Amino acid sequence: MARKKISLIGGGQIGGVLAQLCALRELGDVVLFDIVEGLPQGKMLDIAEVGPVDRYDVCLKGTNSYEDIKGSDIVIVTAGLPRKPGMSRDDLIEVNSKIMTSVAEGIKQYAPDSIVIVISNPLDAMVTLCQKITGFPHSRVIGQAGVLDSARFATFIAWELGVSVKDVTAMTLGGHGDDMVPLVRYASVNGIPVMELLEQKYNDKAKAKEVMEAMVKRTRGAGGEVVALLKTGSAFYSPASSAIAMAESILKDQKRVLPTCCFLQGEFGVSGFYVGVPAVLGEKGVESIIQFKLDAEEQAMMDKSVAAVKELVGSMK
Ligand code: A3D
Repeated sequence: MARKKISLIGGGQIGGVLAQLCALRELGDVVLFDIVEGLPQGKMLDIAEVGPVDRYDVCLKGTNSYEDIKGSDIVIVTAGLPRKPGMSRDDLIEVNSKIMTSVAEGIKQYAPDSIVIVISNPLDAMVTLCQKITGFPHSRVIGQAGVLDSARFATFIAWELGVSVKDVTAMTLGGHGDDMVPLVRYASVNGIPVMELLEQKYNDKAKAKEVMEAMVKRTRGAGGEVVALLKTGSAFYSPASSAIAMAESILKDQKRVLPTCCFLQGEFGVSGFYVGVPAVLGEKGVESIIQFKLDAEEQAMMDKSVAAVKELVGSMK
């Protein structure tokens, strides 16, 4: 059986970590593409040379030529500028749309059978644009945001309750912006509702609600919190790991249920837009979207988030 081939478009901060994670997990052979000469070649040489130490054996190639992505099973796109302190993700739309246009044309020409995972911001708009230009089926062009947003929410819950992050389940829906929808009602520690545990901890319903609201707020602003600390870029370890979880589920046909930026056709009352929802990811990409009932408050938050996505995508035209 031939090895899987993963191409990474954009060899910056996230691209480099993606390449290293692909190697460490031996997901397949990896190509790192960037327009800057020497950058992807240097990073791949660096990662390749530690194979004997980390004990991975995959082919790693850095390139400035799209021809090298031929035959890719998966393409992960991080090409584009990251935020600087004080910027919103949406401020990147003009410059990153131009970059995404050229990237999507390259993928369409050289990796027409691939499944594409977009990470570049503003995420919901960049996924939409990538699908439009490649013309690939919607099930083969998706975005990473929800795995990371959900992981951030789960991390804050684990810290608050003093339990292992491994035992917390939490999920966010909606667009990858300040209006994302962390689902409080479904957050649990091994199935036990987090709100119940907070109420036990504080013996006070109002205080428990206040603590949860603070965690929801921190989750919504978590990307910006990292940007403000780093000052020169945005989060890169966590988005890389999140996209790798999605890529691994697809490459190994694991059928994991992961919050994914997917094209909706009526699900959650949304039609014709890319929005974050739980999806089954397998060898065909998005194999199904998991639907469930939102209560009135959750639906209102979802509607607000979707309205923001629509405005963002509309501004691209
Ligand atoms: P950075 O380290 O600047 O890397 C971006 C790379 O893209 C650079 O190496 C550029 O040379 C390269 N590039 C620019 N133009 C092109 C082009 N036309 N073709 C190919 N490569 C090109 O940024 P980063 O890796 O930190 O972030 C990449 C993107 O991910 C940014 O848009 C971020 O805003 C976004 N991001 C998304 C998330 C999500 O969870 C969705 C999280 C963090 C960052």
